[in-house]
Amino acid sequence: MFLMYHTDYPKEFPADFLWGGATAANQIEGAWNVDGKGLTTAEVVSKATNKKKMSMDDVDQESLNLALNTSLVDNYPKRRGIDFYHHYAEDIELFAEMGFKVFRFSIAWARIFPNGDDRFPNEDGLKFYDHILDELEKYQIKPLITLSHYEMPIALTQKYNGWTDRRVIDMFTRYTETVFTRYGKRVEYWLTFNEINTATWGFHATGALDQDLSSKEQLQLRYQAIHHQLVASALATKQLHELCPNAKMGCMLARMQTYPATPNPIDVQATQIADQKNLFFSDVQARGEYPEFMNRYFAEQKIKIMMDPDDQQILAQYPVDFVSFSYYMTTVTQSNQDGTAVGNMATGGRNPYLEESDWGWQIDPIGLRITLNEMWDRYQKPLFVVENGLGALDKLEDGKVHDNYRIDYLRQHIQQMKEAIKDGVNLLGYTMWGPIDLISFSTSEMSKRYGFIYVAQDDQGNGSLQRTRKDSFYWYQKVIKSNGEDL
Ligand code: BGP
Repeated sequence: MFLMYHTDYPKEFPADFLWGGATAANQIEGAWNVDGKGLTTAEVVSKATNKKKMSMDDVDQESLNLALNTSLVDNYPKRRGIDFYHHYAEDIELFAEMGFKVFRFSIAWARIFPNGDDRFPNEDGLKFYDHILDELEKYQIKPLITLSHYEMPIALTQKYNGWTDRRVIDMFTRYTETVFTRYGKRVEYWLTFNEINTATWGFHATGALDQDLSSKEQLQLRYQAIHHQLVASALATKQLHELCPNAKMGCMLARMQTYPATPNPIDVQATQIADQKNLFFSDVQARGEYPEFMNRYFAEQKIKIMMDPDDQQILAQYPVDFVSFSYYMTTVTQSNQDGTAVGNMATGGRNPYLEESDWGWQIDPIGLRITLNEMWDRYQKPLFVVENGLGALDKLEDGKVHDNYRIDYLRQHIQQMKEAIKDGVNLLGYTMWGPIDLISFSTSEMSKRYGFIYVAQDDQGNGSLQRTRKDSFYWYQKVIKSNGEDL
């Protein structure tokens, strides 16, 4: 008998590991109303009124009307971004200086189809992304493109109430066909929907106005919208494989590991249920079917998902090629007496063993190793960490930003990624979030900064927009050069 001992395992990052950074159109581009672009759902979300408040779900009919009737950018910073639209060449050059192997960005659907249901695509919008791809090619940086990062043409909210309407699937697939045909040969890695599992939170991901509904009715509407997104994601995967056989499609999840508040089985159980509901999305996208545990949940909540006869087959036939996620923090879940969870992704409880950022995000590098192992175990598909980083109030003094806190955060997370690789996880790459300061998603402000590159702009939109390398810029350059050895 032949016995084999597994005595060897990977000790370092693979030679072709993709190091880089991640952004989103509505947080960087600006130029919200030029070259034929339509207004997007992200660009009608106003600034949060206080630092810790999430502003993303504050859209109701009244605030939408206000946003539609104003061309002012002041209270809608995502219309301003960091003017990447005019600075992209300079910014990509800085990414290249750090040694980026990959750059994640999103396409603004409304640059290509300003109203979502236009007959023809907008050539000027298409050209903008041609130019970005040209720049990236110049430095041999691979693009990783998100097709929909928390935005869609606002006209689709007005006419169809966003993803709640099944017809939006066709509009999305026309958009994806257009961009795959145009850019497909130049782009190997794609993602469909950013953090799709946050779509139960509301407007930012579904583009649906539902503030006047009861919470039960909201859930019904949102899960229906999510079903349409899941089908659209599978159809986009099908198209991509047909049009560009070498390209790969990924799903994208906001992955927040949640721990039981105590070893009491009722807490452990509640944690498992909370986690299942989060993983439902990648379960469908990676395994191709609705997991059984959701049937019980839907029945108990009286949620009825309307499906077309072919939907299940579409989901089954076109799962994604790889699984990606953002990772910033972990949460804690505690059971109510009735077995339901208190504390979930959005409202997680405090973990006494962890420190938190200025915005209360609990910092947990070891959780990243745990997450990577669990995701690899569950899906057995290559993984990609497409967001991770620290939002902080940086100080620019004498042309320098000493952001050691950011270096510490990233170093500890990269160390844990390496441990996961040693554990045997297949990890394609790492795009930290916000390599250049950008508008925060949740606060819609500039002052929550993530970048290696400082951008001179304040929360009111004042500033020269000048770019300055922070200390972390040189640190990440060293990390990439040593392929993760010199941390
Ligand atoms: C993720 C989003 C990003 C991003 C990041 C940081 O949830 O995909 O768009 O901005 O979080 O969040 P914030 O900007 O709110 O600090």
